[in-house]
Amino acid sequence: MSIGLGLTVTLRVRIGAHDAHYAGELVDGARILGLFGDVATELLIRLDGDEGLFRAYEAVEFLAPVRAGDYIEATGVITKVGNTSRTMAFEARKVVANVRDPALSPSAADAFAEPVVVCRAIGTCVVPKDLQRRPRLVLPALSSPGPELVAKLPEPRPIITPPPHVIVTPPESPLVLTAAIVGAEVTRAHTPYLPITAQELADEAARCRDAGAAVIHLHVRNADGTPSQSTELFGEAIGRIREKTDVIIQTSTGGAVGMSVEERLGPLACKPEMATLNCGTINFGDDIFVNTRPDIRAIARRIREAGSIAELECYEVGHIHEALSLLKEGLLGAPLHFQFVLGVPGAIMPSEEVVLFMRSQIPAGASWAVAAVGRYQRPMTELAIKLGGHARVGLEDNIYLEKGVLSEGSAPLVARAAAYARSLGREIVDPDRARVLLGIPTTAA
Ligand code: KMH
Ligand code: ZN
Repeated sequence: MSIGLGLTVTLRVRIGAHDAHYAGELVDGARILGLFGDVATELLIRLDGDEGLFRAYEAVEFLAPVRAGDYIEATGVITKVGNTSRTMAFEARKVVANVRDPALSPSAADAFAEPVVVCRAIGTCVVPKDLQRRPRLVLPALSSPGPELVAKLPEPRPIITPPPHVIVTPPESPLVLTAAIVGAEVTRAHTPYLPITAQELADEAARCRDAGAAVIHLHVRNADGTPSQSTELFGEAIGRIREKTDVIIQTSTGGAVGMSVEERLGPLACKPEMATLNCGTINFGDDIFVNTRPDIRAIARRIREAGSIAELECYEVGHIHEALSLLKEGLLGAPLHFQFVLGVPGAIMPSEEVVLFMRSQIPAGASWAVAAVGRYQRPMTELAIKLGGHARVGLEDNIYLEKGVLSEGSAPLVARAAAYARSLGREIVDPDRARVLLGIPTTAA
């Protein structure tokens, strides 16, 4: 690990009335970015003995309002150290706020039991080589003290907020984001933003690529919107996508509930770079998504014959074990790529424990991602990103950006996942890098 990686500093300030810029005593976002600038400067001084320069913000997310009287704790952590560049993840949290209750005194204020995250960002600073005064690493005086020190503090003990929630992920932890842009079940009655025609699919694939997706999980629809696994429709959609963008196209072999295995295999005639392999039967809402053991093996063979890389869709823990049997039987090649599909009604529900357990069942060297359904999509995506996995978002699994707010296509969901990942210092890979990671021969691209 390079020196400086993980170095963290925190500062806490009261936002004064003179900072309130907008109606309702709201403070503008630039004030918080100013705090991040001070945090970054301290990090650079501790690492390099120089104030350095802030070069760029890659992602900034304002998550909650800041008002006069708030106490803001700003934390920054170094996530990447280059020759002259230092990448940092920042988080600002409100720990105290004025109550603003007309029934109480205007000076009434509360200290929060749990801090509220108001802003996250990632940025890059530069310290030119000739200004770096190494060795100069001075560990932060302001990071949260350990429990031994806290126990020794005199009564009444000062309030010490919990350690920063910024998680340092090693920079060599690239993230592959997949966009499931259409699926087989969602209809235009559910959301008007569902792409249906080949051109709409291509436009949406390109938007998702621009937002950070390296892989498009693809289904196709007939003109009337019903699901199809027709080779011709897949061929048309793939052609249109290829005209617009360089994403990895992962075709479904799951199709829609009730389709025959032969029908489901239609897209493999297009020799896609990737294809899904569903690793077991589940209740799928009120239906049954049938994947018998002979069917799974037949589909695995056909994926291999098409020259495609399988992504292993696991809706239950036992499906992982089935995939491992296929590996033993020589029907799959290592490294395996698992997708934990969580929250299908009738199958395993999403939780951190479930993800950790499923992850514990996959072999070393295998990659894993999480695709969670409905309202679970955002928290499970963020969990997977925090834990070092990959993630899939999109309208196939979830049509809402927020409760009651439809996502205008899959790209906003991809963009939000990407911003979150960047705020944790994870590098979002482009399709070419993802091809290397997933073992996709670049000649097939
Ligand atoms: N539509 C589901 C029944 C896949 O694409 O491989 C199956 C599915 C999985 O969507
Ligand atoms: Zn699918």
